[in-house]
Amino acid sequence: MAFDLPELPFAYDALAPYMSAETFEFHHDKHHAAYVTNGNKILEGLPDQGSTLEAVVMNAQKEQNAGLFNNGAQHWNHSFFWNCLKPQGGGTSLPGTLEAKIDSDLGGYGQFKADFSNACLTQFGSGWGWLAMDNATGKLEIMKTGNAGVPFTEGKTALLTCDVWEHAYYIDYRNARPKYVETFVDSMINWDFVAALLEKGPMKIAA
Ligand code: MN3
Repeated sequence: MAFDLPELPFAYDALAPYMSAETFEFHHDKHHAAYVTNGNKILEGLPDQGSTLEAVVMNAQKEQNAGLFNNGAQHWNHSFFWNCLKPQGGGTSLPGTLEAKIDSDLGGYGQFKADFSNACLTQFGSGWGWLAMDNATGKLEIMKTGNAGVPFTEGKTALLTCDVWEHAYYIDYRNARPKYVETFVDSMINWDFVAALLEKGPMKIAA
């Protein structure tokens, strides 16, 4: 398979002023596009690496192909991240089943917000903060990954992510990662997307 750059699921200015059109022009059209282009260059020189992006990333990790892993996983992470965002998103109005699951597994919305924000802020350097589900136990957990790291190589199903690479926030927030993360949680999360993933259950990866 080859990688395809997905379109943003909203207009470039739909998240303004929290995330500007300029940020998306760089983040989607340049950063994400570069992962797709560079990943495809690597794939061109190899036999078929799998029928899905997840399988390609799993194989790249197994084969210790760092270039393919980094570009493939960043393609996956960014495709996922766009869906985690929506205009007038975030806040405390969560779909009922998701709210109940956060109450039982994470100690409620306030604790979720504190722990998720902490994961995003304590990821040293580039990476991602996550709400994920453990595939074995079905329990929600907060995690963070460095650089291109993805939850599905660790037996976790991603439900929500915040990109904490500087390119995600430097245009709108400069160096203020705490303000960016707070705004992400309060005003940008697509809780319907998170609830739909929870409903689907553990992620299955085809070969
Ligand atoms: Mn990014």
